[in-house]
Amino acid sequence: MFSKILIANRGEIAVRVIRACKEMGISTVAVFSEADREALHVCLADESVCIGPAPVKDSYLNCTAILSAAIATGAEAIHPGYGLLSENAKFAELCAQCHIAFIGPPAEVISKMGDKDMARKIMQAAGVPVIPGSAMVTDAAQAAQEAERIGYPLLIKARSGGGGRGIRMVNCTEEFEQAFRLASSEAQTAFGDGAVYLEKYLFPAKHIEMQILCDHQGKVVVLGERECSVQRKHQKLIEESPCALLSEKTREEMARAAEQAARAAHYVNAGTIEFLLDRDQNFYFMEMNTRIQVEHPVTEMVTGIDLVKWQIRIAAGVPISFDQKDVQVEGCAIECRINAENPALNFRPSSGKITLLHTPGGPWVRFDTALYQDYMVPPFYDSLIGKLIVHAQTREEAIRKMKAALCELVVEGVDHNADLYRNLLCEPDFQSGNYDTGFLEKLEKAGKVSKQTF
Ligand code: MV4
Repeated sequence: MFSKILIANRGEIAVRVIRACKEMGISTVAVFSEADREALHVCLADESVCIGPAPVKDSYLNCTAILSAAIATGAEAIHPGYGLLSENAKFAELCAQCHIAFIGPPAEVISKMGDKDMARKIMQAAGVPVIPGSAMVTDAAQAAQEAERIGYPLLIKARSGGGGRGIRMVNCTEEFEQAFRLASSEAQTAFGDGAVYLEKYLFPAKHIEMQILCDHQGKVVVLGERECSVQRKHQKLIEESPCALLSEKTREEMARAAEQAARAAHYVNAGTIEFLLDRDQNFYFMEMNTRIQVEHPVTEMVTGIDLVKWQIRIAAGVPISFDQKDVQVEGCAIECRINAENPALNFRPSSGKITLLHTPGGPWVRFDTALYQDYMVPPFYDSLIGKLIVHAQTREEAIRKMKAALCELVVEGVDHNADLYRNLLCEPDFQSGNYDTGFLEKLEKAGKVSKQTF
């Protein structure tokens, strides 16, 4: 087992990983930018190293500075968290070259699953159903032919995109050529790779993802699903487990497909397989995420399994000590992402000093955050300031518990979106579980969750 781990991230996920390390008796190294000198993850770590100025490109994305900090402090492993370098195959490769364990999958697996066209091909070959669509299309004429074959509406997705980045909707033939050219140039700019592929736009559908854990000894365990259909501009807002409308039969089939996908990808460590589920309980592979996800606490709350600790153990070569039959999903968990932004001002990001913080408590109420009283929320990073996760025996009770926790939460000094959730959780479609990827857009169109006011 490692004796020292460097956490190459910031905010709530850095705090989460440091806490796991403390419980495992592992020493921790925090890295921070000049803007994060007073951040909680720096205070909690055993050691800390400044890796550069505020902008992420000069600090948290600075591979050389991070690896130098790991070597200088004698860290044997690096946990990348999510976002930032967590799905950067080159960084994972650099760690290997420096004989520092990357707490995640091997670099080549990150690379293969990061190529969404290749990921689809691997899944198709493994018999995992994929969304009807095309292979990579390079020229407009070929792409237009594929578009006619697939039918409209369709999505143009960037090969190197993912998680909502590099997606463009096309509703009819007339729109296609211009959309294709825009999508390709946007992908080139954003990812250095202009390659795109086409997918039939599945709607109505639910976004269901399966959590997997895979060790170096070839064991694959599926830890249940999370529903993530409530998204705004491809940012997840509410996640829950289990999915209320997933039949037991489909759940079992989807879990087997996730296992097949993991084996086809030669996956190791924690990962997520994203599916779309249609009204007839047909499901289709969308993409594979090769990192711990923001919403991992939802799975931890219904299974009792600490995913971050298992990431660390697996990276140290420890076999998974339980089997699929030992995984029990009990009750229901819901997560709401608390972002420092103002929904009434079209979700404009907010920063500033936390003048008052009161966090909710009680049985199975968890608030993962890096906030503290008088902390100065910097303007340089993403707006997530905390995740509120609750667990209860029934979905109805979990919704009541989440509403109560949201009412109890006090964060003064920055704008935030906690009130948004109190509205969403009261919506009949959410209450019934009968909601899909169009949930938020439908409410915005009805003026019930408008960009201006609530
Ligand atoms: C889709 C889709 C329907 N059809 N792909 C991909 C990135 C992720 N953030 C959402 N993604 C989707 N990909 C096809 N072929 C539906 C979603 C989707 C979604 C789309 C628009 C608005 C909200 C959404 C919530 C979940 C999933």
